[in-house]
Amino acid sequence: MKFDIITIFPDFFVGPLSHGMVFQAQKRGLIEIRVHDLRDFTSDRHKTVDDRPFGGGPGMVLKPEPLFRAIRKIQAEKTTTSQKVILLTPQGKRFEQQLATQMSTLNEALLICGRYEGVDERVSECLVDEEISIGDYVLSGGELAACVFVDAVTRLLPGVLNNSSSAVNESFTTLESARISHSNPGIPPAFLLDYPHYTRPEDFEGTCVPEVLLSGDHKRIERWRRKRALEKTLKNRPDLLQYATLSEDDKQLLG
Ligand code: 6GU
Repeated sequence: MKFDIITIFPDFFVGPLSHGMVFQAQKRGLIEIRVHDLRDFTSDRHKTVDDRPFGGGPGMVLKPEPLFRAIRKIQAEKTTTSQKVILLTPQGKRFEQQLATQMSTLNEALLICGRYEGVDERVSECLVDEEISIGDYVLSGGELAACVFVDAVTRLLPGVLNNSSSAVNESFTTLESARISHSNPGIPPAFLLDYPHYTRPEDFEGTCVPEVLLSGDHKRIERWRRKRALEKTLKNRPDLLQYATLSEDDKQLLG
């Protein structure tokens, strides 16, 4: 998959995209990331990317001309069949695992990092396929959100994770066994948070790994993990359980 990122802070991406899984995926040719400096698409001496809002109000707005030029140039270089233009903005649709999965089916994603008070609306009207927000809080720009997008999508691509089941086992993967109302339109699928993990040493400063995990009894381990996942979800994200139909066994585990 190919990611193109348009930003006024290209250096921002040097660190975040040069580590771990995203870095390895690039080295292995599974993804390609190109970062484009919006200022390269300006035509004035001062490389102006923003201007005051019509109608008044605080802050500055990203001008349409450099963005149109950048997007059109990148689109013209398109080498695959499915590309989406995505604007990262707090006004966007919330980025959740389901949307990450959907995005991982694309061949190319062109990410535009919003800045200042906003982006001239004609960019959205004419060129943007999806507006995406990573959560209900305000960041000073879309750069962090673009990194979140690249990471969450990359790890879903075939061949990226060594252990193909580790992306499936964890929090926010649909829990078939929770018997949720998938068939009921309008009701979102339910998820459980992940169960707790332990590794060596067995005794760390007097805090010990739960005995069940050392038992080798896989049935017991599975039940313990489910119980802890249910408890953690109830404690930290009760909203995730509101549409879940828990089995009798689950209810018993929760006490
Ligand atoms: Cl995508 N951009 C900004 N500026 N703030 C955000 C966001 C994006 N997602 C959540 N907050």
